[in-house]
Amino acid sequence: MNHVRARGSGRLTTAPRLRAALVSIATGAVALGATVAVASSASAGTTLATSAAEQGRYFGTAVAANKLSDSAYVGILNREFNMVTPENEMKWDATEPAQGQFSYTSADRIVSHAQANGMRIRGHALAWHSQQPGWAQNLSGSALRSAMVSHVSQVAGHYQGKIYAWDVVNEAFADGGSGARRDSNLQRTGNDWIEVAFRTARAADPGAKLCYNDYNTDGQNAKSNAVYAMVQDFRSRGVPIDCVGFQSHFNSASPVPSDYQANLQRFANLGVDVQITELDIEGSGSTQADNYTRVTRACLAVTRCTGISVWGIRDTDSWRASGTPLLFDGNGNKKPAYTATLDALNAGGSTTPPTTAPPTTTPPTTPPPTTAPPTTPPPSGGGCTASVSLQSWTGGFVATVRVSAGPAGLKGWTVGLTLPSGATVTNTWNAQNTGTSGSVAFRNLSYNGTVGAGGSTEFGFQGTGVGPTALPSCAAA
Ligand code: 9MR
Repeated sequence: MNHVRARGSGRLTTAPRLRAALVSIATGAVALGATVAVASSASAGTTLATSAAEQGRYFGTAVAANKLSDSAYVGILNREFNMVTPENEMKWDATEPAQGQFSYTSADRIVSHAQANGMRIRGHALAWHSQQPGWAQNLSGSALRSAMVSHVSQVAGHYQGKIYAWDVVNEAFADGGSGARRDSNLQRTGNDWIEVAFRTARAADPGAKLCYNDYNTDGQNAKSNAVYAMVQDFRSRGVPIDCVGFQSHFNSASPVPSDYQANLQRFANLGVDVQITELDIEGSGSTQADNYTRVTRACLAVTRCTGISVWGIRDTDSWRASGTPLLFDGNGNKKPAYTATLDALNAGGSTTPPTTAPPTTTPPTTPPPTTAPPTTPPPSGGGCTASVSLQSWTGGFVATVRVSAGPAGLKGWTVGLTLPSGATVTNTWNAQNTGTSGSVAFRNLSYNGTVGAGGSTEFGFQGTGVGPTALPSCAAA
């Protein structure tokens, strides 16, 4: 008899729905042999979730909370899928509509539904230039940086232990051939905003896989090369990143790339999982079905491709409904694309380990971080001074520290801070800390040690417990 993997664990067991089928078959069957034969074919794939599970993968969908009262929608969801991504409900505008005031009602509905039905959850998305609440759109610099860190910490903390993978940062690279970061208010807070978001998410939910997610990165191109270089850099420096999501929104202008599988594989070769996160393919009939087959086969052929999620259930649920890009029509009927996907899952993938050599192309260089111009008047003494501004919540804080140079300027600096008992530094940006509790020293990094006479620079750190109240010391190197 075939088995499927239990959701949420590596244990092999008989799926509840299959078990129910077996019981009803067994009660009506006389010969045991007949029972086994029927059970085998049932487990070889009648739904996307069970067929994907047979291949050690999940099959997911975006879910909208306001559709959970639609019984046709919920019927397909519960039958076919074992991973859900809230389509909009976990985004910054939804979860923190006013600064420091969190709203989880809609997202919690989806999480409860998923948990009650044995589905896992992809969190989407913690830090993104789009769908920011108005108050965040109006922030910049260290105020925005602190707000982002607080947001990531709070939201990932709220769902701690419940999320399979988080899209920690979404769509941070520019389209086209530049290979540059996308300009955004978050990017203008400093090039390290992405790694700060990842470190913050890890501290808040150590059990969740942390992913970078983007579109137009599905084949090898300047944009995916730039993401590749970032992931490689993060892996080499120990920045916590576990996975890369490939949105895979396809249509005739943006077809499934010929090197789709090779591109998934080169990222997997960096030591991260890869996932297809927002799949939809505009079209109909056999052309659309063939494209779904290609995408499904590509994932199955890459050992570290852990699952596929489509971006909605029925065509009418899609963000681009007119392109009929999904697996079920507006009446909930299975389309040829559904059958093709199910068949591809049931056919399975290659179990041969990949033999392709890692790519040899030189990754594009990322631009150096920009230092904001000084805004404070020069202090009157020599050496340097430091001041701290704190943003606190129950159980945690973000500290932003301004280091101001005296009349001689600085070639390097160290700031000393004493944390109250029980407080621990979990994450630092624009400085390197020695120690994480009690007396902690923060030294400049290579790019922000030099501060002109009367100028200043900022660094920050996040911690658990209560933030520092004592005055900081500052020493010039
Ligand atoms: O499907 C989402 C749609 O309902 C929203 O209006 C839109 C707003 O930005 O976001 C859509 O989802 C996007 C996802 O969050 C990120 N990748 C692109 C998706 C389609 O735009």
